[in-house]
Amino acid sequence: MTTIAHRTCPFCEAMCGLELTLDDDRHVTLVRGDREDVWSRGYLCPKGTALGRLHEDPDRVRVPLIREGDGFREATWDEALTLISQRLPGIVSEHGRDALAVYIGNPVAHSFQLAAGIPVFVPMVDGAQIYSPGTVDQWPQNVVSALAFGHMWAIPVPDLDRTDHLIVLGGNPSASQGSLMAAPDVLGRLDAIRARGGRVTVVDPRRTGTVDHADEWVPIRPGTDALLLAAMAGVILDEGLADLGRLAPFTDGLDAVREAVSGITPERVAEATGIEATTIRRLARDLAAAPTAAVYGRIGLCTQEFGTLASWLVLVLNVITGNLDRPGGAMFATPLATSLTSFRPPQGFTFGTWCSRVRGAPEVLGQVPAACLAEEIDTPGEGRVRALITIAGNPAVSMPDAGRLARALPQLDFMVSVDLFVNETTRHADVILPGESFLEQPHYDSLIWQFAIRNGGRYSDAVFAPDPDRPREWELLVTLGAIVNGEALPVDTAMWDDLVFGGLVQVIIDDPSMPLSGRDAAEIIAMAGDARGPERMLDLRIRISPHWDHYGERADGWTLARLREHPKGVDLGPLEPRLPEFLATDSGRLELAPDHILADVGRLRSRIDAARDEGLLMIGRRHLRSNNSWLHNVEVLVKGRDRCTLLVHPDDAASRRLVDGGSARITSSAGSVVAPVEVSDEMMRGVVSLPHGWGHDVEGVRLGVASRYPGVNANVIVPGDRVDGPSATHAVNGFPVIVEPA
Ligand SMILES: Nc1nc2c(c(=O)[nH]1)N[C@H]1C(S)=C(S)[C@@H](COP(=O)(O)OP(=O)(O)OC[C@H]3O[C@@H](n4cnc5c(=O)[nH]c(N)nc54)[C@H](O)[C@@H]3O)O[C@H]1N2
Ligand SMILES: Nc1nc2c(c(=O)[nH]1)N[C@H]1C(S)=C(S)[C@@H](COP(=O)(O)OP(=O)(O)OC[C@H]3O[C@@H](n4cnc5c(=O)[nH]c(N)nc54)[C@H](O)[C@@H]3O)O[C@H]1N2
Ligand code: SF4
Ligand SMILES: [Mo]
Repeated sequence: MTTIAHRTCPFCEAMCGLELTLDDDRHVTLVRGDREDVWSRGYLCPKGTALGRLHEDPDRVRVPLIREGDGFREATWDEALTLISQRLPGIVSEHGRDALAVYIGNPVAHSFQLAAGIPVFVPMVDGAQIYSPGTVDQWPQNVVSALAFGHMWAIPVPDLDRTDHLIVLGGNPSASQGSLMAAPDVLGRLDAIRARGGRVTVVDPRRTGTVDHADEWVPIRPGTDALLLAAMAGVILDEGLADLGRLAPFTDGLDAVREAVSGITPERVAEATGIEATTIRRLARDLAAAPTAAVYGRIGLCTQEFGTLASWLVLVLNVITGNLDRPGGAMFATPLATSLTSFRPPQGFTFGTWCSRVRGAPEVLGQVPAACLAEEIDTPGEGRVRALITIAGNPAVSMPDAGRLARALPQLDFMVSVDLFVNETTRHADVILPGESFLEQPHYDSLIWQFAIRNGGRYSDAVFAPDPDRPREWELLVTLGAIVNGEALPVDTAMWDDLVFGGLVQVIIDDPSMPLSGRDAAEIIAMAGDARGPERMLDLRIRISPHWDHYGERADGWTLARLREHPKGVDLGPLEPRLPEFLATDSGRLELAPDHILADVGRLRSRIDAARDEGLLMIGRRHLRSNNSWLHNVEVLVKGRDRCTLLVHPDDAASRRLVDGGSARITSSAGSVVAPVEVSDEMMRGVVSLPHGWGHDVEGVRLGVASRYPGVNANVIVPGDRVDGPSATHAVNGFPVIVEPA
């Protein structure tokens, strides 16, 4: 007998609805895209089919592990939590709360439980140093949104299905499947733009798979997008092509923008960007002339020398062409459930209110560059990090200057990891607490629907009953938070859940702009019924969203109970304009020219003429079958030809005596690695590419498959000190390297 189950794929922002075939022994025998799913309509990629294999992977950590000698021994939950409660609180009370660091990894954004647990956990460990991949990812976009809209997570999404004109910079959906632009089958949607007479342009140093679905590829020197975009903005403003349309009455700062880009002409930036002035002028004019258009920048734009300015200029172009917040332009989603990230943090948005101890990096939105973690551990002195908690993260592979972090982790007094594997990072932990199998927990994408190209949501029940002998993963985070505070075991997680939920309800009731203003907290709490934990929180977030039921005020409004009747998703239609009501800046206006960002324009101007002989510049890349540093333990996803290769243009290969299939030594200011060479004209001259997420051949990992396809750790050569100042974000793209035959 087989049964069918439905489940959201948790691996990327496409959020595909999958159909799983199960046999009697709880084996997944088939994974298919669910054709009846209202959001993904049958779409899936090879990673989705790995859901069952991941569940069954013998290497997946299923019980707590405690360090013993060079390895680990299996332990009970009691034993593991007791050990943590014997060690962590002591370190914190003796050396202060900043002796504890927490690293919160990327899968938190894709896990219903972790996304619900983190907002409870983080305030509980107040005073600890918090690190995340944000500063190797979208932090520049968070900075721009915080300052321009007053919402750090309100990031406009290209309205793919209605736009006439799309410019993609530094994003490669053919690999990533789209990011901060959630849509299944992005490539099919690009084809559709062109089929309806529109135009797609890709600006990238590499001729990626996305270019195959575009009208034009514009190769660009890494790190110079801000010059290109500033020049385009200048053309549009100078030639009288700007038209803010309905944005004009509530937008401030246009004159400051004009001044910021003045003199940065196409002719001036042609050499630095490697793009002819005539091309830049054409791109600008076509953008302004298109009936609707969206400029979209992603990680190649963020994690580079001018990440903030480039991300800001994307917004500027969308605004001055009147395309922000209009159908076919760049819009804000109104998801079924309001994201907790849309609540303004009590301390507001902060910049530079404190600095990191060792390099003195100013905090940006509460974070300093992630590579600071290593130096905070290995540099002696008061305030040194002595204890570390990692939650669903693999910084020893994923963070810049990874070699230094790998050497620093053994110097910790105590380390706890919540993870699915013994990998390059967690091998250093004293205790590993297992995350839950994806199939043994429910799913809702609490964050990602905020970046969806249509309004909607989908809740998936657990496919298999959760293991009754272990804490739920969100409870684990609450337990860790309580342990840090010296609370005795067993931690009353239900009490904490009630406390946080009650507090949130009160905040919402006290906020006159919120739908529950003036209601009775006890009544609202009672109406949540039996739901607890992440479910109760989700129900609240649905019931206060614009699709709400206002806790009984609207009979046709949405609740979690109603959502659960739709396992194949809920589609609430295309995105709708939200401005100016949605703006939460102090002025209540769209702040197009924030001082914090404009202050960096001088640095950009000095880049124009800094005609440096940079030699080769390194950029990264992703592959459809990888997911950052993990999923390499699934044989079907890694087998076949080596994907961790150095891509080199034929001319650069010839001048350096590099041959296809040979190996190259790649050296930067941070370190040196050896990788196989793949000669390819998909690279522009002067730029080479090595993917991140590899390097699994280290002592002590339990990754039977990945160890056989190890690759090299690109982040060993990514310098930890190349940072875009206004966003504290690592410029992991565009750094100089020396490449020679090995
Ligand atoms: N299969 C798969 N999917 C993923 C992931 C994965 O690892 N594998 N990771 C997920 C995560 S965490 C994220 S954040 C997203 C990222 O999603 P994307 O941003 O789409 O990521 P990439 O595929 O790395 O594409 C980045 C592009 O930027 C280009 N680039 C590099 N430097 C520059 C530059 O200076 N200027 C310009 N214009 N382009 C530049 C690169 O050549 C590359 O094509 O993907 C997510 N999806
Ligand atoms: N050079 C370079 N470096 C980069 C990038 C780049 O483009 N170039 N991209 C950066 C980006 S965008 C990102 S987001 C980061 C990613 O950086 P990280 O988040 O640190 O790394 P991941 O490889 O995503 O590791 C995820 C970890 O979470 C575990 N895990 C997965 N799901 C779960 C779960 O449900 N529960 C628990 N407890 N654990 C889970 C996995 O086993 C793995 O150890 O990498 C960054 N690093
Ligand atoms: S595109 Fe692939 S990884 Fe992304 S959600 Fe769909 S099946 Fe999962
Ligand atoms: Mo990311």
